[in-house]
Amino acid sequence: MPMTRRRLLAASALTVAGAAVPRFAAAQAPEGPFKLDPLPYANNALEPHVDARTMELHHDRHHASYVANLNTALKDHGNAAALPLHEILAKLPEMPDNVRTAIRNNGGGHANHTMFWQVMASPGSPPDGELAEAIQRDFGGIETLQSRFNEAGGRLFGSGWVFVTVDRQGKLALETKPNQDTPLMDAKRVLFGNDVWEHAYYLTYQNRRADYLKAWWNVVNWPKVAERYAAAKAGSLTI
Ligand code: MN3
Repeated sequence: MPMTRRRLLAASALTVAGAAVPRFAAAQAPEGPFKLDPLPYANNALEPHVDARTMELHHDRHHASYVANLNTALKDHGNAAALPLHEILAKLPEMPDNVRTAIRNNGGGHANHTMFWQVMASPGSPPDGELAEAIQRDFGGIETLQSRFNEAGGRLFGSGWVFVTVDRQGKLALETKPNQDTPLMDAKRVLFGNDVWEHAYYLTYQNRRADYLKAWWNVVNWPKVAERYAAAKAGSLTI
């Protein structure tokens, strides 16, 4: 049956209204002070270990919503909004009561994912130099670090993160946090970390978190982690 003019008009009105929804929603969230940087590589750069669709959804939807919600939480709190993110997170107890939880969840989410995209890359070389020595000294070697890290990630109930923290002397330690919490909330520094929320792995690994944790080591960007290690010792590592 040919479409009547009335139906056509109704269909185009629907399309226009449908298309307008995301733009309207985006216009509701303030544009700053925090921004979502693009991924530093293509969505498929980490395949087959992390699939392209997961990267697209994880960055463009999940991380984007943390940024939008953080900006919304801070919109009436100019003094807090003027601080760098690591200071906001270290000063959570001083944040306004009515937005503290939103800042914790979404500021933590923004910091964690900003770090996460950086410390991954297409498979490359293993750690070397000073970083490899620190891993040997503090964990007894890369294999021990990996098995302890994977065990910690497997033990974490529900959603959260596994981190390796680094202090100003370059000492490394393993830490897990629930939800979007981060060692930045304890004024510590994160060398690298892995996201064990199901959204990070479900499309490829479903319930097999252990397989994801094991495969993830293939995409750790060790040269970037070494840069972060040097920055931590120099006192210039923030997120
Ligand atoms: Mn995530």
